[in-house]
Amino acid sequence: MTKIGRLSARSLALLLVLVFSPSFAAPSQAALSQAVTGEQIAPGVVRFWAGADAKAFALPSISLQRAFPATGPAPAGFAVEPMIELVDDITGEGTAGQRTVIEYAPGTSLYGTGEVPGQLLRNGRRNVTWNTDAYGYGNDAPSLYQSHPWVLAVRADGSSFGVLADTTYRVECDLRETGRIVFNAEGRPHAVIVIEGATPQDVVKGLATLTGTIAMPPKWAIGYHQCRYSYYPQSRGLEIAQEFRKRRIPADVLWHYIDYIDGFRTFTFEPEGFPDPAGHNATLHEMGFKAIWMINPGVKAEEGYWIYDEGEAGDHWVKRADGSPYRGEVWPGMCAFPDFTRAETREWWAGLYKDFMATGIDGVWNDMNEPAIFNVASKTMPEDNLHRADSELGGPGPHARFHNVYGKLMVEASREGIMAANPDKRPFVLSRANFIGGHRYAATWSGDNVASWDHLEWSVPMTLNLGLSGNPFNGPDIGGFAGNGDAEMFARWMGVGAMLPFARGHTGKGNIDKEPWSFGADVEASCRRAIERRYMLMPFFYTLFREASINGMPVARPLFFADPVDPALRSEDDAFLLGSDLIVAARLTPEADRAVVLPNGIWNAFDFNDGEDINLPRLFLRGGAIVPTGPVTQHVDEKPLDPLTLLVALDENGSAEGVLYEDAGEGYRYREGEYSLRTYRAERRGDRVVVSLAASEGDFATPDRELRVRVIGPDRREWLGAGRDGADVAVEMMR
Ligand code: NBV
Repeated sequence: MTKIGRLSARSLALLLVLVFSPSFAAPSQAALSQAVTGEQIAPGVVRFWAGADAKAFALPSISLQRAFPATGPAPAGFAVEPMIELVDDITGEGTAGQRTVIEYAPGTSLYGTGEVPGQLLRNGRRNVTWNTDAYGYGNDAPSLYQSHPWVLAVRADGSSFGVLADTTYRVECDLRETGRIVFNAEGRPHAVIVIEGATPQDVVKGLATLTGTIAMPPKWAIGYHQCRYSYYPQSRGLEIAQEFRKRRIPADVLWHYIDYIDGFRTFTFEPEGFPDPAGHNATLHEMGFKAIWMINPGVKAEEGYWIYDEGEAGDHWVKRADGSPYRGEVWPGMCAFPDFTRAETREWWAGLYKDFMATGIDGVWNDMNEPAIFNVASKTMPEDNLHRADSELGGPGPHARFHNVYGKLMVEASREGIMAANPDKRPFVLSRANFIGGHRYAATWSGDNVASWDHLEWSVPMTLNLGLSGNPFNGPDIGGFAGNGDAEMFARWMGVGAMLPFARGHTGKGNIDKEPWSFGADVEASCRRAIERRYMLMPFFYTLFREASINGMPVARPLFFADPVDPALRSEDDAFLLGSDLIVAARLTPEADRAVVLPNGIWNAFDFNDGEDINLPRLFLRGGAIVPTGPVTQHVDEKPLDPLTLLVALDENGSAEGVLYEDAGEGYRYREGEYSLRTYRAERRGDRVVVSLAASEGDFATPDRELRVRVIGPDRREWLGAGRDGADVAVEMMR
């Protein structure tokens, strides 16, 4: 009540009408005070409001990881000054909302906006945050499965700012007009948060300070995943897993989709095809595979089905505007939908995972959680449906307000349930729908992309823009979900997909097989090389995931991160950085090759395989970097990291440095110090390069192992050395 106590009588009257008006079309939102105010909430971060009334009437943030109270006024001369206006008609159809305009100088490049199709650079584009089941989407699809009302801007001088329209309502992010970022948001007034940074990296880290970072995933989740809609019955899945082992193609995870579900009744197993899920999971585990199974939010509205009965008894469903039960059609037929805006419902849902996980399930895939509804034009539930949200989420409100966070709140519940069921294990959840900040709960993928060259090309920018929007753990359906594609496309997709943070082959029902061996021996060989690369780079990937979990830096980063001032790098779509040290120059077109634009400085080409495979991306190591690698393993836990091979490229002063992070790959003992963080340094001394362990931190016992050093020079010249890890290793550089 203290906040309201400070409001004027006029504001209070308006507040009451606004809060209880479902459409907010009346009374006049434009009548609220309109003098933009700003408050600092962290160094370099200012939260702006349309005015004092807007701040008072705004809903609590669902994207930020905590409240972030103001620490002071906006600093004088803060570089970004948004114009914010509350209006009565933002859509042209009478819906009240808020318009934010931010002007930017010529030479500014725009990125982010979350999960979007098409190219990396977002100047000239428009998207609308509205989580949508977008099967086979095109380049002009305004809305995909996730919502990130966030733009990252990089100025000509390399300095940067980011803007978050902190609302869950539908937002048009309009970047079509040169010089202006425009957010047209429906609904109640909201905060506009601006992060100012010396570099884009600073801004991305600033976003992570506000919205949090991913938790350290289980190591197996960074391995290769094999999926299809559907491997049915369970013996078919085992055949696939066996084939991977027989053909010596590394893989960690086999996926299980809706066809395992009994009449699509969520949390049940279809007894004919999947008579023994526990035995099936145990067999997979014996083979070194993990098992991920799908859970959808729609609960079949059928009396006698225990989950429906429990949901009815507990009053857990989303309701229609008039308070009557809402039912929508999905896979099982007419369904009820848990109202995840209520903690009580999230707890109930979380509890359902206990018995499910007890069958030996390792990870969960939450699909269709936009939520997708069949046979309605909107593809989702009515916008005036009622959510009985808790006060922390702003209290009850229409679906229009909660639509974009339905998936996020679902995965929050799923994650809680999985953690409670397996308290000693790290959870893994993949979600189709999500909202900015939801990376704290779930990884994601491209949704239902198409087996086309265009979609293969978009795989990289989509991954990068999601990373720049806070979610580093994502990647495309390798091979494309809709349609078949051809052998060359598949090989190239695997080539690049195996280098992206989430690497999963998948395809839709009725399509040709798309396992790595499905296109004949040559493509199989390319796929094996591609996936082996990932496993050789696993120590590096794992180290990068640890960094992401600490400061939010994406695993896959745009090339311009290497030199934010260089305009030539601003629109590089098919080459990207892993961390700061390795460039992956993908081959995403049917033509044989394409010139790679490299950043200034030393970037030395290298490879893991003998001879070049035209389907695989080219790799370049930064001069000054040390990248840790290991031997090929068939899955991440197959054997300890031995030998450890350091890839070394010297800078112009003849030195290099890099880190290697290790822990048990599972569980939480790393939080008590059971990890190893080793810094290696290389220095050229005359004709030798000496590599030494410069620093070591943590209690995790690394094996007594061989240390190999591969010094990679220009023009593919290389020098090798070996010794024991922990001791200096000298490499003779023959002229
Ligand atoms: O559960 C089946 C599919 C799934 O394989 C896909 O990845 C999801 O995005 N699911 C959608 C429903 C069927 C879509 C045609």
